Amino acid sequence: MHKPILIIGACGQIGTELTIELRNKYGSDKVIASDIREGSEALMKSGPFELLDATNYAAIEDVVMHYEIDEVYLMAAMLSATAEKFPMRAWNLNMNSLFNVLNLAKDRKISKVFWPSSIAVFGPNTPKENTPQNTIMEPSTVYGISKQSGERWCEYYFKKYGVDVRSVRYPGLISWKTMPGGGTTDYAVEIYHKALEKGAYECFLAENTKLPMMYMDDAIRATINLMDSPAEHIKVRSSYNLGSMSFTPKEIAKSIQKHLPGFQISYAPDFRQEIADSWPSSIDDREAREQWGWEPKFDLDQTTAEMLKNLRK
Ligand code: VAH
Repeated sequence: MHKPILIIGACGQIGTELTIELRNKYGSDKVIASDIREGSEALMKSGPFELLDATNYAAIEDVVMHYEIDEVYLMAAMLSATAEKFPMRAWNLNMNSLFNVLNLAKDRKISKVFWPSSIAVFGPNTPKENTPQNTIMEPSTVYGISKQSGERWCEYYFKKYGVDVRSVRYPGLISWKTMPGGGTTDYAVEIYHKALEKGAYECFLAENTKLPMMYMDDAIRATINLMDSPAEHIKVRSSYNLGSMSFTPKEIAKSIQKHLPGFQISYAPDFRQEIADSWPSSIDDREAREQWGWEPKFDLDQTTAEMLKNLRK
């Protein structure tokens, strides 16, 4: 019988789907969803929910004790584009939420933690193609700096206090159930909505901006697979590179045009271009594949088919 799980940031792009999947797997009453504000009607009806500020240690501790939580998925964060507009708010949310959860684990009030990192931990002088697990990491964004710092703290709490914290460096994630919030890779979600609504999309990144991307179903499966793996298989306690596909705005437009021949894309790069240019183009995720059996299932055309099919409903 699985012990209760708490998802902090359950209303976000990943949190929403993680909550649904974990409730399907363990039962709704075993998965407590929480966020700073209420979520979709579907999410609110699907099981227990708590309003929770991820930067408030005492509030998290209250929920953990009340529901006898054993595992925490900390999905609350301010993403790359928004973090550039509010650096100190981003640092406060992204770091203090992590310290709150790591300290609960250090004090043995919970036994396992998932925390998302990102390809944003890499910077302009990181090798761009097949970026390895261990390489130059000089992130040039507030979000990337917070994720790199978070990885260092996760590894520290594992080595110093034996905290079982696990993490993956998510690429850009594509999903239809929830809109993403404030990311640089959000174009890869918006484009499907605009293709169906208007038959056209003005992309805020240049046509040849190649970025690592992943369909949400793959990301959720990887997350749960990592958390279910025996601790002794987990050799990386900062955060695992996690890859599946890479593409440019031009390539995703071509994939859409196979279904919507009249679809038109135009380009108007904005401040997010500089963020995207600082990130890798493709990821080497051999450690995740070798240590806990990671294997992606969705390529670009399969992602496009799934997105258009579900958004049309
Ligand atoms: C962002 N979607 O754009 C997030 C992600 C790799 C990108 O971290 O900020």
